Amino acid sequence: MFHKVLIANRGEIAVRVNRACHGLGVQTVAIYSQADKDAMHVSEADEAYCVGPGPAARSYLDVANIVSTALATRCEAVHPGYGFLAENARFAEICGDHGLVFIGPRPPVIGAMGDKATAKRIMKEAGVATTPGSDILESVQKARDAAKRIGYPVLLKATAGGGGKGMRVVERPEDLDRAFASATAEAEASFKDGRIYMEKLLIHPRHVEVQVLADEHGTVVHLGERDCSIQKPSHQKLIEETPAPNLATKLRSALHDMAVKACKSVGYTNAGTLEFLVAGDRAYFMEMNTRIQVEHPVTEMVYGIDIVKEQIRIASGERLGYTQRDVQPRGHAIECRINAEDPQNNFAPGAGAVTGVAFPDGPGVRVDTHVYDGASVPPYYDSLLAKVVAFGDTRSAAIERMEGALRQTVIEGVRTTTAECLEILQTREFRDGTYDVGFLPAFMTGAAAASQAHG
Ligand code: MV4
Repeated sequence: MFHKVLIANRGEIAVRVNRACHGLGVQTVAIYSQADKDAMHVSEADEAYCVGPGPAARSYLDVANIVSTALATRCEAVHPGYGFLAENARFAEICGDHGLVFIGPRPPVIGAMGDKATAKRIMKEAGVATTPGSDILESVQKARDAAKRIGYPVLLKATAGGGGKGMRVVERPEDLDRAFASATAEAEASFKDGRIYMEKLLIHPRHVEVQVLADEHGTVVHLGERDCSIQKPSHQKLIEETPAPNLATKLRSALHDMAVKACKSVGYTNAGTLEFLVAGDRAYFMEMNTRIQVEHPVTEMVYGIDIVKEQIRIASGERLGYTQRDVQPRGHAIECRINAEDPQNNFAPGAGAVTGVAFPDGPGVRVDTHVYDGASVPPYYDSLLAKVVAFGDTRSAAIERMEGALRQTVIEGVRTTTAECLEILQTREFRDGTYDVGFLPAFMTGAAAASQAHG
């Protein structure tokens, strides 16, 4: 096991990783920006070093400062968390070049999965179901030919994308040329890579993802699936749960099998997530995330496995020590994200001082947070303040626990998504588990109309 690990992140995930390290007897080095000098991840780490000013480009994304801090403090490994440098193949490579273990898969695998068209081609070759579509479209004429073959409606996607940037729905041939031009321009502006590909548009899909763990000795296990369909129009997830409600047993096993097969075929190591779109009785591979995900706690509660500790153990060369039949899910878990956002104003992010905090506790309730009474929320970073997670023997028991937990959740000084999450839990779609990716955008439009009607 490592002696000391640098945590290249902030917020709740840096706190989470720090505690996993301490649980394994590993010392920790935190990095922070000037805006985060009083942050929880800084006070809990064994050592902490400022790597630059508030804007992430000059601190949490400053590779030279981070790598030299790791070397100067004699760290053996770097945990990237999520966001920032977590899926940057070049950063992982630079860590390796300096004798630091990057806690994640190998750099070429990160690179391959980061290019969505490449990832899809690799998965298709591995026998994973993919949405009917094209490879990279070299010209608008190629796009016209592809659309004719695939059949309208189609969706243009940026290969450097993910998260919806550079995506365009095209319903009719006469709209294709303009959509192709604007998707290319948006992708170029967002990623400095304007390459796009095409897929058949799936109607009312659900976002279902499979958690995997793979050690460096060839053992791969899946830890079931999560339904993450409750997402804002910006594609940020708000509520996630496992197991996915109303998923046919056959389709669930097919998803799990595809995920494990894919990992074996690409030589995947460490923790990862394969995202699928589920439409009707079929599932199609969408993307693979080569990092720990925000919503990992629901899986931990149902499988009783600490995924972050497993990431660190795997990176240090240890064997998983169990196989698929040894991991058994039990019960149901739901996560609600408490963001510093104003649900009344299109979830616009907020910043400021937190003036009062109360978090829920009790059996089957978990809170992952970095917020305390008096903490400041800087304007530079993502707005996640806390994740409230509830477990129950059944889905309805988990929902009931979550309702109680959210009613006990108080964060004063900034607007949060707490009440919005409670409202969503009350809807028929959530209760029945029949929601799809269209649910939250429609719910928000309806809620905005209702709030206007009531003055
Ligand atoms: C799709 C789709 C329908 N058909 N692909 C959105 C983000 C990006 N990573 C993939 N996305 C979608 N791809 C086909 N062929 C619908 C979406 C989509 C979506 C997916 C997951 C979660 C929320 C979503 C919201 C809108 C659209």
